[in-house]
Amino acid sequence: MRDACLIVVDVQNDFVPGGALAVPRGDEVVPVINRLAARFENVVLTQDWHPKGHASFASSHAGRKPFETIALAYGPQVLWPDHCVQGTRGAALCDGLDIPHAQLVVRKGYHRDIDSYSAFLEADRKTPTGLAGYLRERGLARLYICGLATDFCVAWTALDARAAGFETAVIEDACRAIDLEGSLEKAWREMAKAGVARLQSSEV
Ligand code: VGL
Ligand code: ZN
Repeated sequence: MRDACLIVVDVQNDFVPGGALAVPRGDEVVPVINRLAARFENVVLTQDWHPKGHASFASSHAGRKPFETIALAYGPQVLWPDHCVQGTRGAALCDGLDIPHAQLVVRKGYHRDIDSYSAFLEADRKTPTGLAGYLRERGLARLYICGLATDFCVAWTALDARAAGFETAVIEDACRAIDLEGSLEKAWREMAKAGVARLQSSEV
């Protein structure tokens, strides 16, 4: 496991029941991820971390509602309820998440005009977060990805990890999905095509 790293995506208050963009049963991943993380020497956490008035918020676009898609400069963007605003309780990691040995927290989505589902590359598909360089410099070549939501931030992170040359697996029972109009099935299809392994936590 020396060259393996667990990447825990966006396990934040706003993505669990009671939060602003609650993923159904999102809270169920917490105990699964805690058990998993205890077995990894290397763990990276990510945090969705938007400024107020972020371009991905429906409230930033007159007449638009959450879950509609609009065209932004870099392409189509799903609009969301305001969520994970920097410094708020909703943006904080879930209380029950117990990974004191995590080594890095990557914040993403902090540019007002660019969203970032992926922990590697922002939605303009050009702006890097720095995570690939960090992992390479530390010799971490095998990535296990879990967290919220399977079909958005987990899938985009896994696809970009593969594109950057990392061996990549997604741990299905340590993720939950939003599932907008078939997005979950599409995400698994694209990940399979890209060579992302689909594992259960019992197989890690
Ligand atoms: C996410 C929608 C908007 C996620 C983040 O973490 O999957 N989804 N921002
Ligand atoms: Zn977001």
